Amino acid sequence: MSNNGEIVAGVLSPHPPHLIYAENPPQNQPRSEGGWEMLRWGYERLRRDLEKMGDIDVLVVHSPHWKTSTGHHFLGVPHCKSLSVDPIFPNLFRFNYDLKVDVALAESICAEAEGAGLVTQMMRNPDFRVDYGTIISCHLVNPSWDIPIVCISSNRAYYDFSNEVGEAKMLALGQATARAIEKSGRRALLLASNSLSHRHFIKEPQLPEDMSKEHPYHHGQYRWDMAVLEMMRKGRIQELLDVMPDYIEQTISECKEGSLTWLLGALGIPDYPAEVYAYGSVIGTGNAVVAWDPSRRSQA
Ligand code: 2X7
Ligand code: FE2
Repeated sequence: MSNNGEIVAGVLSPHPPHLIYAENPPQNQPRSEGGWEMLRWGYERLRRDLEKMGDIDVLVVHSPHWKTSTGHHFLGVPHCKSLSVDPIFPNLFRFNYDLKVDVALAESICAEAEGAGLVTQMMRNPDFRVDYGTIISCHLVNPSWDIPIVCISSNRAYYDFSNEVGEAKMLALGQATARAIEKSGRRALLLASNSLSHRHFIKEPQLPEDMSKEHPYHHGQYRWDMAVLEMMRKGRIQELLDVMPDYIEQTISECKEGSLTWLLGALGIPDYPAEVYAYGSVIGTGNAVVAWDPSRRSQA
């Protein structure tokens, strides 16, 4: 059945717009003095390691900020170019994007997921505005934008049914994604765009990049994030999935949008250690840059 496509790596790649603001890329209109260096330097080390893994044909990203009420949607427009403005932080993120989409792979994942009993839909509106979660994760992993992407929406199963139902659907979507990649012959890098704990401050400092004001929302959120990262570092992913519904409730985690569980499903619930490149807070939320390299499977 194999057509030799493979997942080169899977990455937890959070998308606070602050990280783009702090980098000052030419595509973003606002200018900053920097900030959130630990997370940004973590992304830098990740990019160096990804370069050693050989050619990547496509980035497949699941984003919390493309929200669809019914089913899992896939971007089916080959070229998207527009201005993306963060609805909460327009002062930080007004980004001119210009990206290519691997529509053929998107269609294959969509069909594979439908075959697994999930509700799916291709999104063909040529004026569709790509969400900021997708744009930020893709930019931080590949700032040269020279690789096409596949965008997958997050749906409301966790909210309309329960965390457990949402989790089951995201594992199935991840498995369908992996099957489609294998058949495609592509070398794919998978990006789960969510943050971890997600309680945040409701007032922004006068200077957003004033790092003397940045810290975890509270100790309990931090302890939960550390417990989750330890499970990743030790390859205890089934244990992480077992506690995920409670973690989501107790930290209001952005994992509730399903991106991380989709990734873990696509990776076959890894039992080998992940590499944690960085952890840091952004307006009090917990964010970690983490990668799973499937070639480590044999070391487990
Ligand atoms: O969307 C986000 C996020 N997930 C985390 C932190 C700050 C802003 O936006
Ligand atoms: Fe977010």
